[in-house]
Parts: sequence; C-alpha cells; structure tokens
Amino acid sequence: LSALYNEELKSENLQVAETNSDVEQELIMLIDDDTTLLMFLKDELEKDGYSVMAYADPERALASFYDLNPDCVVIDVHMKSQHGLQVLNSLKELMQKSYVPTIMISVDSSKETRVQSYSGGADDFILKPFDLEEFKIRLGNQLQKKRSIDELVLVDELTRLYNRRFLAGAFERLMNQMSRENVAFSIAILDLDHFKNINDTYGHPAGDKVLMEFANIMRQQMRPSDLVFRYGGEEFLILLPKTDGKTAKQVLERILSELHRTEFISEDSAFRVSFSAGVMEIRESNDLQIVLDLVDGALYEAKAAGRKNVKL
Ligand code: GH3
Ligand code: MG
Ligand code: MG
Ligand code: MG
Repeated sequence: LSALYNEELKSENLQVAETNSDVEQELIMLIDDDTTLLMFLKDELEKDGYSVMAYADPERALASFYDLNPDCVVIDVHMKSQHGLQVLNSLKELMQKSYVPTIMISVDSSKETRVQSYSGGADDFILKPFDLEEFKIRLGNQLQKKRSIDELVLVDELTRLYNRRFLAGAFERLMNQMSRENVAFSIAILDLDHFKNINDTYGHPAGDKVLMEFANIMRQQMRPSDLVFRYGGEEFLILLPKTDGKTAKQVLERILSELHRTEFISEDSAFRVSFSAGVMEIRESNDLQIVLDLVDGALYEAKAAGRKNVKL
C-alpha cells in the first residue's frame, strides 16, 4: 500500500515539476465572434494543456499579437466587425517574416473562400461545424510544423541577429573557454524603454524600423567575437567573451549614447529611443537560467532607476 502511495506521490511531483518549469506551454490565439464556440474551444484546448487566448473582437486580438507571440492563430472567416481574411492579412503584416501558422475556420465551403484563405497565406482551412477530434489533430500538426521550423532557425528575420535558440550552446562554449583560459566574460540584457509608446504613437512599422536600426548600431559597436541575440520582442542579449563587467558596462553605455544620438523620422515627426540594461560578469561556472535571472534583476534595477542606464 505504501509503495502504491509513493508511486502516486512521485507522479504527482513529476506533474508539478512539469507545469512550472522548462516545458513551455504552447499558446493558441482564437478569434471568433461566436462566443459559444469560442468558449467551448478554449475549454477543450486548455484541457489538453494548451494555453489559450480567446478573442471575440479581432481588433483586440491584433493589438495583443506582439505581446502574446502565439504559436498558432485560429481565425473565423465570417465575423460581424471585420472579415476574417482581412484579419489574416493584418496578421501576416504583423508577423513580418516570422512564422506563425494560421488556421481559418468557416461555415462557407465555397471554393472562393477556400482559395482566398490559402492565397492569403492560411496554413489550413477547416469547415464548420467540425469534429473536435479532427480539429485538434489538424491544430496539432500545425504546432508540430512550427516547432520544427523554430528549431531550424537560428537567426531572427527582422534584425538578422541570433535568436534565443542559439543562446544555450553559445553560453556553454563561453563557459568552457572561461574555465580553460581562466578569463571572465560578461552577459547583458537590453530592453528598449517605453517601446509600447513608440508603437502606439508612430505605428508598428516604425517600431520595427527602430528594432532593425538598433540591431545595426549594436553590430557596429561590438567586436566581431561578441554575440548579439534578439532575446524577446524588444529585448536583446549580448555575450562578450573575455570581457570583465566594468568594460562590458562601458561598451553598453557607448551603445546607449549612440542609440540616443540617432534621430528616427516618422512622417513629419522625429523621435529618439533609449534602452535600459543589466550586466553581469561571469568568472565561475554557473547555470544559464540562474545567470539570466540575475541579469534580469539588474535590468529591473536599471528600469526602476529611471531607465536609459546600465546596471552592473
Ligand atoms: P519599459 O520601458 O518598461 O520596457 O516599457 P515598454 O513599453 O518597452 O515595455 P513592454 O514590455 O510593456 O512593451 C514592449 C512592447 O514591445 C510591446 C510590444 O508591442 C512591442 N514589441 C514587441 N515585439 C515587437 C516587434 O517585433 N515589433 C514592434 N514594432 N513592436 C514589438
Ligand atoms: Mg462568425
Ligand atoms: Mg520588454
Ligand atoms: Mg521595453
């Protein structure tokens, strides 16, 4: 009996470990003005372990697309406020060249609607009413495809910087070099200040231009051996081999003043951009996740100290 109890306990612990650590939940964005179907699908998909954001209003879904960064978007073709194909089109613009699969769902089986969906870039087209089991399998296939593509891609399309998938390997190589040659390296996380305001005021395309230009500035200012990653939407991570914390901080401050010297033009207004950053010197073996948490803490301090500064 006690053996049985232990087994149960073990499997319970395993589940806990799985839900709150490394395993990233896949996020599905649902857009449909039929709230009954919306809530039903949300419920069903959550039961399967997906994280789901459901929107009856397509405008709100589009507005939160960057923040959510979903793994798949399901769009109803016939909605009262906005045509689903129009929503698909706006989404494709927001995605730039990054890949997020889209599934159109529709009561309309006409050839025209199907062709327009596929030529608009939809990855699948599912007729309503659908069988839930089949829907889940087709959704699962899209997510699987996205996972495979994500694993292949090491470079972010918008900025041409490394993406975070390349980080663990690069970090390990620097750790090895540090132990071998007994020389410290540094890591920094940079986060653009009030970037939401820039998007809201000048539009997302202007925000994207800032990201591209900022990537160029970093490339110009860093040594060829430094590695720059697009860590999140408007967050960047830099690895500086053979560099102590004090020097790394100076490099970042140079990048900060270079960025702030740059005037961005959007239609008839000009604006400037700054970032906040946390830096950490590494001179002994440490776990990547622990290091990231510490650097994040320094970044948080930099933000709290009024932004536009670098904290070591
Ligand atoms: P803070 O100074 O506290 O960092 O303020 P913030 O507004 O920068 O912070 P927050 O993290 O709330 O907002 C980041 C914004 O970055 C939200 C999101 O819309 C935008 N964003 C993320 N990725 C992209 C992108 O690829 N392009 C554009 N244009 N905007 C993006
Ligand atoms: Mg509808
Ligand atoms: Mg941020
Ligand atoms: Mg920010």
